[in-house]
Amino acid sequence: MSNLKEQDPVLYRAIADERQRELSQLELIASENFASDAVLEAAGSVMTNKYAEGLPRKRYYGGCEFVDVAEEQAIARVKLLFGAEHANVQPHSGASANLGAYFAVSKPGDTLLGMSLAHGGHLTHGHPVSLTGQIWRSVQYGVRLEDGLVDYDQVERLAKEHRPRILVAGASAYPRIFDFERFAAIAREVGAALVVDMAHIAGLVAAGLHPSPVPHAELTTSTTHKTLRGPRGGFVLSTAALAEKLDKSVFPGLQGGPLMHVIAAKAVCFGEALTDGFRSYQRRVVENARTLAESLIGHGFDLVTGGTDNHLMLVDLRARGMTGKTAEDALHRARITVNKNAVPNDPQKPGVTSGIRIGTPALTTRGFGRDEMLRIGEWIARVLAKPDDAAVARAVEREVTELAAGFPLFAREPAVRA
Ligand code: DSN
Repeated sequence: MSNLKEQDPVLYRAIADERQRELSQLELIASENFASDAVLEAAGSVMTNKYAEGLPRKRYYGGCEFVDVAEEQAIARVKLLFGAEHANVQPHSGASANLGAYFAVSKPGDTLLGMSLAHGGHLTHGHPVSLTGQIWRSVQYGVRLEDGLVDYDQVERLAKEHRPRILVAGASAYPRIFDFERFAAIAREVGAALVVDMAHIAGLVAAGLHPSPVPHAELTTSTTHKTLRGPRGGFVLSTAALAEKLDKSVFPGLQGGPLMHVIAAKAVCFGEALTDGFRSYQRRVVENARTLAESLIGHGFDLVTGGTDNHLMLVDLRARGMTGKTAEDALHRARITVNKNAVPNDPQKPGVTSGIRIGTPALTTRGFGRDEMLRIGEWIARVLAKPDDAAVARAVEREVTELAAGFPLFAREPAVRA
């Protein structure tokens, strides 16, 4: 029996229930994954107890000799993984990583050109409700409405008109390959620093399945918990020339003590990502996304851009007269977890939307392949054909539960890990 169970049964129960939820439903949220037992063990370790402001071997606290090992390993491994000149692994999240990168090359009031959230970008790429849309003068580009692809001509036009200090590339709901060379050429032409947020595609980049932004961007930011399959957290890669500015921007600029237990888990994640097994996992992620996309198209769904090149797809439900919220709720009743998501030019509010975003990283970790993807496509079609029909949801839920039971997730017991 774990100490937590005796000491705090409420929290013990909540964690055990979350574990059971992860086991018993089909996780198709494109930004989620299942970290390995080794990653969870490092994240739940005694390194959470240590203050270590500063950098390895240059700390403001004594007793850092072992957390230094963790951070040095994380830095060395992530540089090797992405061929980067410099890395800072301390950002607590993707949002912190982006702020750290922006402050390394600009000051408040400078202009930032980023992809609009409504077109698949991210809040921290200059959305008005985010600090990034308030600290910087934000200008936003988007996708072409006719084909859903990034409108590089618009990016160039806006860059020439507004002369941004920072050009941000990257997205949270874009199913195609980015042309980082083109972004870099535009940035060079107007004297902007190119910041690429590769959070969603980092695992694919590590495996060579998406072109790397690192040779083209001054700064590349990422989270560690999406396709990269590590603990929740962020990091920034930079050129050697920007190393000092980046490090100072993260600490003392933005953060205090780094989360050393999470940095240890990041090191484990980067070690895993350097293996052949990880590369073949990423290939299966992409294959599964293609299979599921083809299945959904076969069932009559509209996909933004007509398909996918990466780990996710965006289903446009407007032709069905259905909102993203209705679809998310109906699929949830059948234990299929997706998130509602705006489609380009969405007439609905962000809390409702006209689309759902579906991704394959988590279920691929679980061992799902082509046959399972085809079954999931069919279940999604059945549920969304009659989203209010409780009997359909129940019938699909039974099949989902049976399938999920055949794909165990966690090697270690008990429910709460050391
Ligand atoms: N919230 C993340 C996602 O779901 O893509 C991005 O930060």
